[in-house]
Amino acid sequence: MRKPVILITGANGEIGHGLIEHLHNPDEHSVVALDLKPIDERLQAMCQACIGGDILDDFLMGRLVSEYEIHAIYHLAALLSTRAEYTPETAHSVNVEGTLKLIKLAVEQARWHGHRVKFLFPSSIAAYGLPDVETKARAGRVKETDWNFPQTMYGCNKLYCEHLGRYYTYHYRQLAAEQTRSGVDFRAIRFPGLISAVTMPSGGTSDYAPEMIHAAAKGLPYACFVGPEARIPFMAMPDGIKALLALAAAPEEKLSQRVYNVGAFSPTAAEIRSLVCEAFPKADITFNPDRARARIIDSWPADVNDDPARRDWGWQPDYDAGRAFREYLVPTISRYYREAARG
Ligand code: NAD
Ligand code: AKB
Repeated sequence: MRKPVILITGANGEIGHGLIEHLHNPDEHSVVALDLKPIDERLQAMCQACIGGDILDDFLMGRLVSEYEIHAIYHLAALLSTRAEYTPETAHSVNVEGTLKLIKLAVEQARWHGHRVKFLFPSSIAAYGLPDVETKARAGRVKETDWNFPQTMYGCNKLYCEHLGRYYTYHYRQLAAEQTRSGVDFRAIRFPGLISAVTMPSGGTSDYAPEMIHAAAKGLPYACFVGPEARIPFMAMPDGIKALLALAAAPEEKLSQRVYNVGAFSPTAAEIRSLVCEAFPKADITFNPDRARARIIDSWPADVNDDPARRDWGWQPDYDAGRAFREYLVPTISRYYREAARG
């Protein structure tokens, strides 16, 4: 008998690191981790299998169907917003065609084992697009249905994949003679910029916040690529993981929608700098805005309305900015670099 497993794609990334630790529960299910890059050694022990490969590889997808009974998929693999702007067509392939392949895999799995497959998708505030900073200031906390005009390839990819997930959940093959559901139970969160104390981001546009903190902890100077007034929502990584797991666990009848905002705190870049300087008084942080990247940040909302997540599945962040710095980021990052320096 094949054991029920949870598949995590992009498992070696920032979210994957935190998620594997939380999903690792051999009594209930096993984790199969997939990434282009080798999975960190520390995480390998927590997974039934670690597969190095590309989500665009059809042969690999076929192998997954034949070897595992997959009951849930956390589809994290993606090219993030800045990287996607350098290779938009590749980003489209990975972010959209890759997601479609994983959804098709979920459909096939559901057919084989007869249970619905939960499909957890980390969307992004990049799905929004506000035309200018005046409109952004007026818009305030945006709702999921507001301002869906992304200005990046990554944002377009995320928005479209949300629609794909909704289609497969409710409308798949609606003209077929025999009406059957696809077997996919798609759920998405539009994450703000996530800040992890144990991994460094790469390829994103919200990266200035974590880069500022990690540079200060390492005693390195940092020139921030957005101006001091730039404001978008952020979240400490433990809250990001908590949100994904809470949405996955929510009873389906409680879900009034398939895509949810989640909020935590929403500082300007200058406010992040102040918090970093409080924690690391020798921090050397300056502002040297890159016009194009700053424009992307200006097109993302200053804050999000997460009332539906709070109402439907009890979302509440544990960390505001102060607590995130005091109790998570500063102690964990300091310890991390102290230990790294000792070797
Ligand atoms: P990350 O870049 O750290 O991890 C992504 C992982 O996907 C990497 O390990 C990469 O090797 C892997 N990958 C990329 N292309 C692949 C392919 N073709 N096949 C297999 N693996 C591939 O990103 P993250 O921060 O962990 O983000 C995970 C997900 O969450 C992404 O979908 C991202 O868009 C989304 N998200 C992240 C944030 C954030 O601030 N970190 C915010 C909103 C949404
Ligand atoms: C990025 O900047 O691309 C991500 C995100 C907010 O989706 N961190």
